[in-house]
Amino acid sequence: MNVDDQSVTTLEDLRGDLALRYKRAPTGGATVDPAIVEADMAALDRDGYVIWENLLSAEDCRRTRDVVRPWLGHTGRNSFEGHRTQRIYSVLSRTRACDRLVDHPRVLAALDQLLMPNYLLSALQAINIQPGETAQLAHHDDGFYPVPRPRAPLAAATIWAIDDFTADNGSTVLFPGSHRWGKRRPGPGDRSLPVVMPVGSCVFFVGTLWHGGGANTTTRDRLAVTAQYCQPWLRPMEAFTLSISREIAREVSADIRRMLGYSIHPPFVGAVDGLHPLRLLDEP
Ligand SMILES: O=C(O)CCC(=O)C(=O)O
Repeated sequence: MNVDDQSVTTLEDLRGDLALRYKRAPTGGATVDPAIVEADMAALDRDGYVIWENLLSAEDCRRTRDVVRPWLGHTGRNSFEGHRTQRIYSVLSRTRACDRLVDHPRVLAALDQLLMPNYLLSALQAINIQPGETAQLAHHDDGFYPVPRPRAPLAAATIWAIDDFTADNGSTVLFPGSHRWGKRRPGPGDRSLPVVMPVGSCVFFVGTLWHGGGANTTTRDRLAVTAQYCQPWLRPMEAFTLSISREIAREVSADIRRMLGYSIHPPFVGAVDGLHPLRLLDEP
């Protein structure tokens, strides 16, 4: 579209300007069978979550564990982070080992349906819940955006089991159907469900679903990696454009690059000096 003062009467008229200088390609989610995506969306609509078993091999998870373990130092600074829980932030700036979780086609296919094009990665963390940890405060992941409920999710999350998730080792506890609730919090009468799943599996849930890390009453750690995503017009939890170097942004997949913020929510949200952020990566 040729943009000039005459033709711009609404912001919609600007949609073809900045954002299309770098053409938006379909995401890796386009490779997933539409019938599978439809079933996932039906589960998300009904329950607020879906569990995908064995998406990663045990060997993939062993490698991730080996990469992550040396960084597992201090425990959390408050009961939400967990006094017996170790967290690693900014995982993408440290290793490529978790990239395949972030841009897994099954995840992207669901995000393509739930969120607007050019949705963003909001957080990527490794979370190791140690023996003796108590249950985390129940919360929903888009709860820090001050937009009243009930409403459509503004975000979505994945939690990947890098160790087996059992009923007693700190596996995530969900409140099925709570994505539809209005203002209320979970109470004693509400049904909760520990996500029991084998190593390499993933639970995907919408940002309005109430959940929390479970208590670990075993003698073993529970390691997970969580990737969270948000609408392209919201501020992500982690400021990846500040923490990830341009060198890394060039190395990662096109889907991850886009989700780090090298993309535009049309007509100009995310622009750098009035231009598309991908131009920064064209510079030597
Ligand atoms: O580690 C888990 O199972 C859940 C953690 C969580 O929901 C969070 O920290 O926001």
